[in-house]
Amino acid sequence: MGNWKPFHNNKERKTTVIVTGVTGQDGSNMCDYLLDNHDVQIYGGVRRISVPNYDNIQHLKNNENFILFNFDLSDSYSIRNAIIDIQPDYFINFAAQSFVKSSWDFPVQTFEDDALGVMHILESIRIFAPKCRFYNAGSSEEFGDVVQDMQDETHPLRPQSPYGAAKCAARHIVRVYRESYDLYAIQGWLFNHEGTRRGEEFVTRKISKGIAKFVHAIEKGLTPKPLQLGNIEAKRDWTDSVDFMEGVWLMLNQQGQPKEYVLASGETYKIREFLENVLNAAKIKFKKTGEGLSEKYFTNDGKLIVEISDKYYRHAEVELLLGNPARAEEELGWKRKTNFKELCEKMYFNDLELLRK
Ligand code: GDR
Repeated sequence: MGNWKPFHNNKERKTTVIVTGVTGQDGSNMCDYLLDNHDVQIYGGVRRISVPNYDNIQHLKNNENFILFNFDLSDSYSIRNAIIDIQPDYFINFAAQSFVKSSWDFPVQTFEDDALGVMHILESIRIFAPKCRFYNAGSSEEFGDVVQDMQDETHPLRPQSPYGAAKCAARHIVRVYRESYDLYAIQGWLFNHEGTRRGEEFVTRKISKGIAKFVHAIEKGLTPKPLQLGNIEAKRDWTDSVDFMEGVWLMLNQQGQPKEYVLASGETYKIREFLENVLNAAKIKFKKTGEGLSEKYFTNDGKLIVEISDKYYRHAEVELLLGNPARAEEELGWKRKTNFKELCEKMYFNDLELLRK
């Protein structure tokens, strides 16, 4: 990607990219990927909250190619004004209500942000910056109640949550705008993606941090607290978020009519396999008792490590996700770099190091 050339002819300024959701895992990883590999000016969209959370972008604070601006998906004027002022060449939307479980608690907010917000962006791009290339974060949750062993770009949309349904609505409107107005507007299907910047409510980070805390407590001579989890039988296809960012950029830089791609590892594991990989990384020998809601993980000397709680079960579950990245690998030349075991270890050791500091 080092020899990438901008598609636009504006020689007076750098290629200008809006990245929203910039304080989150994907937004911050995308900024790092772009700043490390390309000559770009980034405008990072941040939603104002009372307790600022800039941890993931602290290291960019003095980078002159990285400017923050206020952005809120629910305010069409903030979107319109940003597009008029910045005149972006690319708009990468990672802002969203992205926690599937919360989408049953906040269905309207989820739909407003994840579907209607996308429409606001598309309308502003159509009117004020029609050459801007737009990427919206799509999700394997759109496939939901899956009907193929491996899900690829032809899999029907069968969402199981208000979140999945909102992402499907966004996918349709992105396609309608692409076809009606000849916009370069796409929505990739990203399967689960994790890493050291993952939000702590998502299951992988909850496990890596929970087990790191368990180990750290023992190191300090304290009584470790057990971790509570929900359905650990569900299967997910996990990749390092860092690996996906290049895939997103490749999707945004296709020749000719843009296509939408699945990005995935092509492997699926139960949540319990993620947990057991982390326990192995922590060198904790464990035994299991009970089944279903009564299942528990103990250390060999009897300390409770994990228990199951129905509090973390969902109204409807996506039991299996397994993506087929063949088309992206063949046509975009994209390939993941970190495997599942490396991802589990990377997240656990990062959390342990943070606690030890
Ligand atoms: P997911 O991610 O819903 O797949 O969406 P999450 O990590 O929340 O759940 C994955 C699976 O783990 C099960 N689970 C638990 N989940 C959480 N959060 N907490 C628990 O204690 C727990 N115990 C078991 C869940 O039931 C589920 O089966 C993520 C998000 O990043 C989306 O925004 C994105 O679109 C998709 O991945 C691809």
